[in-house]
Amino acid sequence: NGNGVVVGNGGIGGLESDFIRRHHRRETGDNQCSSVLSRHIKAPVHLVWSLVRRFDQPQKYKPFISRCVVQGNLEIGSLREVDVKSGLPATTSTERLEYLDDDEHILSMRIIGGDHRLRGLFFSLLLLLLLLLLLLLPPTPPPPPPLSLKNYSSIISLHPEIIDGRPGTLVIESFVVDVPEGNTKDETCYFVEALIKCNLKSLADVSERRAV
Ligand code: A9S
Repeated sequence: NGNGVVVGNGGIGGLESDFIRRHHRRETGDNQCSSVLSRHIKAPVHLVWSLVRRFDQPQKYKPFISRCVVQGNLEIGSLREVDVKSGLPATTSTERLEYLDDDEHILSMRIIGGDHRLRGLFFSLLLLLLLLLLLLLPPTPPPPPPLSLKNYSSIISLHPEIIDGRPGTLVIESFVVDVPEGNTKDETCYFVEALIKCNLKSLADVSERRAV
């Protein structure tokens, strides 16, 4: 509040909202959506960070990525070519390392290209089949995934904490992305939040498995 006292805002604790204010403030345009997600991981911050910091190997914990190639050595501005597992509305993604801080445990990346459009005949047939199936089911069609993640940028920050008396990590990830033509802000946010929740769940599983 006005006196500089960190005031908790409901779901996210006071300390977390302080971290969010410090590292995850985002300017968003009218045609953009942005959100902040957090997750408590029962593993020490150095272990979680050893996975998050590997810009050249996102597949270490991101379940939708099959492989990744980085040209040259790892530094701010490095580009990575990411291959996406089949079944998603994307095949490749070109991403830029915007910021990497090994002391503060902060990484930021931006998606600058890639084939995020639906693929050719096979994918359209698959979608047609899915739509037909959905027509047979009760009418609750899922939001169509955004055809491309334009101007997507994300920041992930790790914060050491104690969970059940043992070293843990609070992970906070925020993003901003353009709302594609033909999708609503809610659909786009819903789709991207679902992906990031999967990434954070997988990061927790991999980290906690190694922490034992
Ligand atoms: O990888 C991230 O940190 C975040 C996102 C939103 C990645 C999205 C994605 O890799 C898919 C998961 C394949 C979904 C890309 C670039 C496009 C998608 O459609």
